[in-house]
Amino acid sequence: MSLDTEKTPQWWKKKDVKQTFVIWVILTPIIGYVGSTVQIRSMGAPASETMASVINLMGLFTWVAAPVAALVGAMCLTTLLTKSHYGDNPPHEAENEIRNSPRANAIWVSISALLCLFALVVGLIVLQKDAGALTDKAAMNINVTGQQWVWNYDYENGARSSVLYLPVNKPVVFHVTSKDVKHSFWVVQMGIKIDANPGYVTETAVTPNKIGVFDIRCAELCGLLHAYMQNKVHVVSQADYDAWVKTNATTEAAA
Ligand SMILES: [Cu+2]
Repeated sequence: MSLDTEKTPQWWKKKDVKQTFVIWVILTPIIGYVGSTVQIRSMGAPASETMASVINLMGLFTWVAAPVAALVGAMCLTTLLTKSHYGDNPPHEAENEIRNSPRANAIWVSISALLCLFALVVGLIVLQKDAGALTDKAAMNINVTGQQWVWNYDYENGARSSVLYLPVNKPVVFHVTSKDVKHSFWVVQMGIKIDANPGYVTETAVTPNKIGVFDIRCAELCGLLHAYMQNKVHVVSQADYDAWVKTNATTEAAA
């Protein structure tokens, strides 16, 4: 940093400001990288476009938030490691606090406001896209009922099962409700999650794009066995799905 000493602002000459800056530069990529990779690994590979866009969005938000988190962390670390003051009187440097600088406050508030606006606009665009999927005419409909502590699925042909089967690459709209308390229907690798409320139907939509077996969980603390309120979704070819829904669904319900 070869700044002309005459033009260097007073605050930049302070040791603690430089320390905070160095820690901030180190912390920002660490928080961004760890934050974005850990959350992606913890949820598994995406099984729908929705999940792919959720992962991208979370990665983007994490990287946008990382410098802010790093700055707060850097200030805390600098303060904890280098500042100590005892006694009832304020330390002599208290008048240099950031809150006494109108310019620093203006910058802080402006950047925060811009970041919030960015999150709001991007979030609304993604939400809008998700809402559009609910009115897809080509979609199949499945009723999902949560109760302590199982999920049941009712298909268009009247079949019922306790393990979800879906054809690959076919849009599906879930109509979700509950028989007792509040639950939350979460298809982990497909990136959809919606509340299951008694006496009320909520809707969410997705198009699975990968054949395989994926996780369904309850994401709302709903009682003693909440942690066990989970089952699987089998995504299969259309032919396999047709064969399954004709035969297995009804027998599984009876079992
Ligand atoms: Cu539950």
